[in-house]
Amino acid sequence: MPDLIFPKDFLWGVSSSAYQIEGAWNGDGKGPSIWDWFSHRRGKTARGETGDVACDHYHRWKDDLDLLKTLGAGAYRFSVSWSRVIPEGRGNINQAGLDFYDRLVDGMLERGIQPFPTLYHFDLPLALHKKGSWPERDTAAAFGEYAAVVAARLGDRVQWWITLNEPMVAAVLGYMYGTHAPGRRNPGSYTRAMHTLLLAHGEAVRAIRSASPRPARVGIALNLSPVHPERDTESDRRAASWFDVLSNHICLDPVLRGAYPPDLWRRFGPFAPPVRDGDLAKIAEPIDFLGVNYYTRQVFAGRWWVPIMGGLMVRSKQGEFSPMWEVYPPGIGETVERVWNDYRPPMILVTENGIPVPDAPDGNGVVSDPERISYLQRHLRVLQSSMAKNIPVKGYFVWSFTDNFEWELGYAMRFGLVYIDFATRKRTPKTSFDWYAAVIRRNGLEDSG
Ligand code: IFM
Repeated sequence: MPDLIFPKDFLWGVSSSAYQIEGAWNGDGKGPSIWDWFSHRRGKTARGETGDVACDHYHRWKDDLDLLKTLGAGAYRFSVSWSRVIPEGRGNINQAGLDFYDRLVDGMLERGIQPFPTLYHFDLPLALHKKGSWPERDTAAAFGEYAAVVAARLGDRVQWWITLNEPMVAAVLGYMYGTHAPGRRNPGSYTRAMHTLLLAHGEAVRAIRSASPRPARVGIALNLSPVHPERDTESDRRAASWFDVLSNHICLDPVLRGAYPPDLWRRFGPFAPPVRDGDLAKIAEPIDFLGVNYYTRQVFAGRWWVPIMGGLMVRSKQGEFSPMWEVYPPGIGETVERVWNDYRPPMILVTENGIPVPDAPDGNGVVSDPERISYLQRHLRVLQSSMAKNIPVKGYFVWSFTDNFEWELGYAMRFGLVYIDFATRKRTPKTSFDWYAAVIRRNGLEDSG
């Protein structure tokens, strides 16, 4: 008999997000989001792909929930599309949109699955973008109103809430590098977007708690990764430590300590965002758990001539690589241990962990993905060692349940435990699905793997 290596009440789940799976981009009264608009513009996504239909989850949600039940998942992290619920971002509520999430939540509960809604996963209502987007402070207030609407409707059944997914990614890729919607490239827009997103998180924590008919547990999902210097030189170490501020501390410090990292905004000079009295107290509204999205580490090298960053991300010399990133299992342990040691959040959930694999059905229709099994297995082993040091990790969610729309990279990056044929939308559980189902059943890994 294998050991039961995870605690009895450990939450085993999978994650997804609205724009990446739902489709029905303009169905049943949904308003457009920045991703609908961005992906419809020429040259913004690989092969011009969009999330218009995606996995058609909006129409096939029952089949998807049945598959989740077959998997044995105890929890499902999905996201609510803001513009499906409030098409203009503020004001009129689209009842049909809310009804969809209502049915989805009931469907999960009927199948014994805990719903974990995320209220924002990169898809700002286009109407709010036109009014100033995330750099506009008022967008945070609008987010608080929307959070209250969803919590009032679903909060009698939903216990766990995630305000934002990866605010740093939304700000950097959306407003600094322009590779994500809305495609801006402006340091001032980026810093202001970052601050408003964090304010929005604080607004939502309060709004959810006060609107929810039953006690709510509220958290945020941050993508975190260790940043290692390429070489053991003063210049690489200094650059890596600054990049660590920009990628990790920039959200961790305000959310969990109520302060921005010292020096952070000073280094942006005229591009620093306007931070008002009381903002940080709002951002640091106590949370019940921290969601950690972990995929890889960053390796950084000092380059004095690179503006603001003072360095560059480089490819590690000895690394093992997936089509997107380095595969670095020790990093998940380093991340949760560091978060716990430095910030002491009440509880940690790994809200995303996964790998893109170019998998495809073989002649018998079997989709075999040993690389994914190996990736997940190695990360779980490391996580288990951290938990043995009393780091309070209470759950783990694989990204992703099904293959889906990987933003600017389109459908080529397949992260799912379930293969989607994007021509027919047929679902085929991969071999990693069976492997993960066995992990969930035995509440841990077998000694040998
Ligand atoms: O697909 C994304 C997700 O939307 C946010 N976290 C990282 C995933 C993989 O890139």
